[in-house]
Amino acid sequence: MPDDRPETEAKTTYRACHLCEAICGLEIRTRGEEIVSVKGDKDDPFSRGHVCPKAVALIDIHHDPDRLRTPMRRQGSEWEPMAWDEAIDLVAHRFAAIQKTHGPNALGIYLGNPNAHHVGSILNAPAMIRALQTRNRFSATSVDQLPHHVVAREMFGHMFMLPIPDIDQTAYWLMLGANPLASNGSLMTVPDVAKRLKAIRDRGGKVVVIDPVRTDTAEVATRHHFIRPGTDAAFLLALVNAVLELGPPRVERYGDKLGGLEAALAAIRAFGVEEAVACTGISATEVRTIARELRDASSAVVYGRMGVSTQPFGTVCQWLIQVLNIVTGNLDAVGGAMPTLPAVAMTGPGTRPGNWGKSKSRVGGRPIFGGELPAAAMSEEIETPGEGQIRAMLTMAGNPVSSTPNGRRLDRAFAGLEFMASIDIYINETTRHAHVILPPASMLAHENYDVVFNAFAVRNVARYNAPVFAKPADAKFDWEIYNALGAAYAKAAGVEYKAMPPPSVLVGMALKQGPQKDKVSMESLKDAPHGVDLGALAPSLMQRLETPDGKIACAPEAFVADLQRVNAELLGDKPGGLKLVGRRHLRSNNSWMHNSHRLTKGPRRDQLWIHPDDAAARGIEDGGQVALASRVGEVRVTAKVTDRVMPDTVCLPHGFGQATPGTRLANASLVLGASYNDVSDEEGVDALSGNAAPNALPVTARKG
Ligand SMILES: Nc1nc2c(c(=O)[nH]1)N[C@H]1C(S)=C(S)[C@@H](COP(=O)(O)OP(=O)(O)OC[C@H]3O[C@@H](n4cnc5c(=O)[nH]c(N)nc54)[C@H](O)[C@@H]3O)O[C@H]1N2
Ligand SMILES: Nc1nc2c(c(=O)[nH]1)N[C@H]1C(S)=C(S)[C@@H](COP(=O)(O)OP(=O)(O)OC[C@H]3O[C@@H](n4cnc5c(=O)[nH]c(N)nc54)[C@H](O)[C@@H]3O)O[C@H]1N2
Ligand code: SF4
Ligand SMILES: [Mo]
Repeated sequence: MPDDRPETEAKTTYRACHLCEAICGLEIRTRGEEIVSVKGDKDDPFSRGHVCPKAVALIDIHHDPDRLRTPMRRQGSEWEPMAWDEAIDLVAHRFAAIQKTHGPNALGIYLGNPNAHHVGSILNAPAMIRALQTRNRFSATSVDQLPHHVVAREMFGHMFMLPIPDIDQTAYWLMLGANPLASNGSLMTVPDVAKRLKAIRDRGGKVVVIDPVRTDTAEVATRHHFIRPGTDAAFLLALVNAVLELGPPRVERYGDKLGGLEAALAAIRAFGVEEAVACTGISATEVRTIARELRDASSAVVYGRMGVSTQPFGTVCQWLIQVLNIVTGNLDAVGGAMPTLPAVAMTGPGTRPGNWGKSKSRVGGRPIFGGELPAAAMSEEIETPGEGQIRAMLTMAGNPVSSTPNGRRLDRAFAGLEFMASIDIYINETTRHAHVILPPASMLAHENYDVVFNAFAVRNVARYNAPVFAKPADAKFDWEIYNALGAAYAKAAGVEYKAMPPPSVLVGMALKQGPQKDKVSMESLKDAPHGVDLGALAPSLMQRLETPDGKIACAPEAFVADLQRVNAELLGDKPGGLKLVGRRHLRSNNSWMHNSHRLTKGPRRDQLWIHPDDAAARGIEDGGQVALASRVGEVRVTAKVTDRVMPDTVCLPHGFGQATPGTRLANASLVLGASYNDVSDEEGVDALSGNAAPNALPVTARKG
């Protein structure tokens, strides 16, 4: 049929993808309102043309009929569109009324992962959240990287002083509990990690992976060691001891800036190599080989992510990783681990270092970090009567029913709330409980500057991301929603709220004061649509320590004390019983991109991986049904029998099982699988930080 629409000119926009931490540059071609193509931006000096399938899936998300375009109100199980002013007023008044009756903490707020990727949330949400007055705040941080922040706060004085592995310059990379080939890296912004990993090997370096699963990353590494889930703290204790056997710690470079090193080493020495390593499934000989390699390498870095953060000893693991980098002379060294010098500062004057250890949660006495309660405490704070009980919730770009421990309990708790509002683009497992949903405009209509992930990148980089489409007249940006809700609430509750300027103005101001102010400004970034490279990582930590005495605190009391728990619960722990661990796939993004048909086509990715011996012992066959159970619940999953997992270990991805009644996810609800967090345990956390521990979860599996 001839197309008699007027010919619209094609347009190309360069912009970084902000679906994950890799911030790959994209070349997006559009014609009118249509997206013609999404490709990697070859001229982006950082990502060099790399993209993954999720970038192309932006087309599905942008055009998705299920993506909400106007505020929605739920009456029973029916949803109807609502005008913006009316919706925002309703939310503001309900929050204010409930707080008036029950106190300010009757409101709970949960912030999900996409907030970290959106400049409008990073810079503009905090003012609104403060205006809402509640202390009951939660975020995805405590199902993710919380131990990194606790360790950075205690050792270096600031939660965002995160040493980033300098993988472009290292000769040896020891990696625990991370699978960047699938995840594209975390707390290590690294587009095209496969190329950079290969480059290490091509220049004669080594990559050694410690993981209970032979992941895609393990397959391209120099070596992979299976480790029994949850035993990394013992492995790391053994490794520090094995390094010390080779000679005194190499700490000359730190001058007088190491506080408490002897105390830390004394506590660690008590464990020895043989005794510590016994529970891990790795031999003392292998540990000593790694120790020698670490010590002999011209540069080396130890890095651990999800698999060691979201397990029962997450904080001790992250502490011991820093200790290893210190004693091998690789902290704040080229080829080791160094903080970035981002164009928008995340540390230093005017930033928040994050408070830790000052207060505990009302019901479970769990640690509060940076004003946030652990997400694992959300259900109990809603269910438990008393002053401070949560009776209303605001979720912002989060799906905690799918993403936080014991999602079923949280699902029930949300169902019992007096009122709930969500700032979100979908009606999903969580937001189906909302009475009002406020959806921001498509992310392709937003401008963006990646405040967080430029700050965690393996090079110093900066990039302004132009909007692809104009925002529809009846849509709101995320920051406009915060400003409107802040103002409406302030009026309803009789408190102060000062509307924030647009995030681009705030970024412009931050750039003018930032560490790279001589090199970049908002104007210069807009003139460089492919982004700018500001050089390799370089040592700076020693000059930037924010601890009270200006030294690295090597032996924070709480960390040393937690070694008792390692001693009591881990050493002497014998194999036996199954432990569940997670996995990611390039075609997933936590719980929220399965509505893209591009990402969900092809082979199933939801299966439970189980070792042939464990399957045989239970009569489980490849492709057969399995009842997977934990303390909190049971799910039905399909088995995939494979020796990619070690014995006594089973492996399941999260973010599946979305065929929940009441959601509006046409494609995602057809995807098979069960939700990992229907079995993960809100009690089984890293006790020290309160971080959730979905990994190394004790489970049983039987045919059926
Ligand atoms: N078992 C297990 N559980 C895990 C993990 C694991 O490895 N295993 N990983 C954990 C990790 S690392 C994380 S970060 C958390 C994530 O936890 P969450 O952030 O709670 O979950 P997501 O699946 O990322 O949900 C994102 C939500 O944001 C919405 N959204 C998407 N784009 C936008 C937008 O532009 N604006 C707004 N307002 N909303 C948007 C989506 O519809 C969805 O509701 O999950 C954790 N849970
Ligand atoms: N495609 C895709 N990319 C993503 C995401 C996604 O959902 N999909 N999510 C994004 C987010 S929010 C994050 S935080 C990052 C996370 O990125 P990564 O930290 O790389 O996380 P994973 O890919 O889950 O890798 C964790 C690894 O830890 C292993 N593991 C589990 N338990 C243990 C243990 O006890 N010890 C050890 N040593 N290893 C263990 C698992 O087998 C797995 O291989 O990925 C981001 N990128
Ligand atoms: S790896 Fe994929 S999802 Fe992550 S930023 Fe790059 S294109 Fe986007
Ligand atoms: Mo995450």
